[in-house]
Amino acid sequence: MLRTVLGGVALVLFASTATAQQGRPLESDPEVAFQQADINADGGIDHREYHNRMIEVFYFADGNRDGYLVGIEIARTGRQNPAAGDVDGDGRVSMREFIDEAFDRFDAADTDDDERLSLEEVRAAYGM
Ligand SMILES: [Ca+2]
Ligand SMILES: [Ca+2]
Ligand SMILES: [Ca+2]
Repeated sequence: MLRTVLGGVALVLFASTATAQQGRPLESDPEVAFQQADINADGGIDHREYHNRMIEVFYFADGNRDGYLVGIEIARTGRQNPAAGDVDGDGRVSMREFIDEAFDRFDAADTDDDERLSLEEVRAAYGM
């Protein structure tokens, strides 16, 4: 299960190049993105910081600002399986579904279970 969550998709801490093509890039370098997400600069991304980051990623991806991600919008979040977060199967990913799935990934990446993501844990989640 851990491999399923992390394999290929990893965290959505960083937006894909498709987002960069929109002209408002989120940082795709893991270390820089980590520092951006670590708002209080204590060397870890806690739940609040992660939640804030996920909202940013969602809004960057939601091109038509309707509060749901479909097709290319989902691709902008770096997801390779568009159906992955679509729990109710309506073909689109709501903010709630997006955040829920993002925290499944947070838990999978938080290998020491301290409720914070260290840079090392983020690197490991990305296979770096
Ligand atoms: Ca922090
Ligand atoms: Ca949308
Ligand atoms: Ca941790």
